[in-house]
Amino acid sequence: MTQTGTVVRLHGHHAWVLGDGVEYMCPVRGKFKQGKRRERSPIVVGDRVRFSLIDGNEIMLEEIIERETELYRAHPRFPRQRQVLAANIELLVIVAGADRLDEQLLTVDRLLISAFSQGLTPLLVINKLDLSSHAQLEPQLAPYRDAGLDIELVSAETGELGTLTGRFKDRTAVFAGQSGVGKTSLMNALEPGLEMKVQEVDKVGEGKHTTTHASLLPMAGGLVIDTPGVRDFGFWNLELHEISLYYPDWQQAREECRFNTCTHRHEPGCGVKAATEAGALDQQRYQRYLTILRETWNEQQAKGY
Ligand SMILES: Nc1nc2c(ncn2[C@@H]2O[C@H](COP(=O)(O)OP(=O)(O)O)[C@@H](O)[C@H]2O)c(=O)[nH]1
Ligand SMILES: [Mg+2]
Ligand SMILES: [Zn+2]
Repeated sequence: MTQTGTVVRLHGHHAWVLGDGVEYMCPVRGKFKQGKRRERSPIVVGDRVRFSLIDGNEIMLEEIIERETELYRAHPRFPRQRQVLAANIELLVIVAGADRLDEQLLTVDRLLISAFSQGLTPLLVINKLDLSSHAQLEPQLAPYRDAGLDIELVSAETGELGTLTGRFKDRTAVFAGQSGVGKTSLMNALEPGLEMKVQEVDKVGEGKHTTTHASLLPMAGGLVIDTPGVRDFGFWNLELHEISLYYPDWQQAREECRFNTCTHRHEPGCGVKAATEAGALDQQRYQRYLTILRETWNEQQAKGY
C-alpha cells in the first residue's frame, strides 16, 4: 500500500519525508539520486512522493509526483544548465526594509520577475515599519499597489505582523530579499523557535557536498524553506525581450509596441515607453527595468550565451 508525503530534507544519501504527520527517513537510490548532471529531475526538497511502508518506520520511494512549480537557478558550475532547488513552492515572500526601501527596489523588481517567470505567487513584505511610517512608504509602494501586488507592512521587532500570519496556512513559502532586511527575524516571529532550527540547517549546508541542503520547516501552519543556496535563485535562460513579460501590469502598454520582441529601450513605436512618458506607468520602475535589462545582458555575456 502506498502513501504520499513531502520531502522536507535531503542530506547525503537520505531523504526525510513527511507523511501524515510522521517524518520518515529513507535512502535515495537509483533514479531519484542527485547524480549525473544531465539528469533532468533528481529528487529535491518540496517534492511530493509516493512511498511504501516496509516495516515499522522504514519506507521506500516509489515515485515523484509531477511538480506544480520548480524553483531554479543557473547551475553554479554549469551556467547553461538549470539547477532545480526546490519543488512545489507556492509563495515567494519578497522582504525589504522600510528604512532603506529606495535602494532595495531594484532587488524587489528582480525578485518579482523571478516569481512571475517561475510561477510563484509574490508577496511583498516591508519589514522594520518601526523605523518608518505608512505615509513615508506609500508613494514608493503605489506603483506596486497599482500592479495588484499583495503588500504587508510589518515589524518583526515590535511584533506587528498585520495579516501576514494568516497567509501561510497549508502553503509552502520561500523568503527572499537582501541580507539584513529581517527575513530570519520575521520567520522567527511567525514561528517561535524556528530560528534555532534554521541555524542547524545552515550548519548542515556548509558541508562539502555540492548539493543544496534545503529544508522545509513548519511555520505558521505551512512550510517554509530557508537555505543560503535558495536565496540566489534568479532568472535562467530568459531572452532580453522576455523580461518585460513578467511585469503583468505592463501588458496593455506592451500590446501597443510595434515589434513583438520589443525590449522597450530604443525601439520605435514602443507602447511601454509611451505609457511611461505619459505618466501611466511609473518612471522609476521603468528606469529600474532598463538597469535589469543591462545587468541581464552583462550576465549573459559573461556566461558566454
Ligand atoms: N528596527 C528593526 N530591526 C529589525 C526588524 N527586524 C529585524 N531587525 C534587525 O535587522 C537585523 C537583520 O535581521 P535578520 O533577521 O538577520 O535579517 P536577514 O539577513 O534578512 O535574515 C537584525 O539586527 C535584526 O534585529 C524590525 O522589524 N525592526
Ligand atoms: Mg537570515
Ligand atoms: Zn516596447
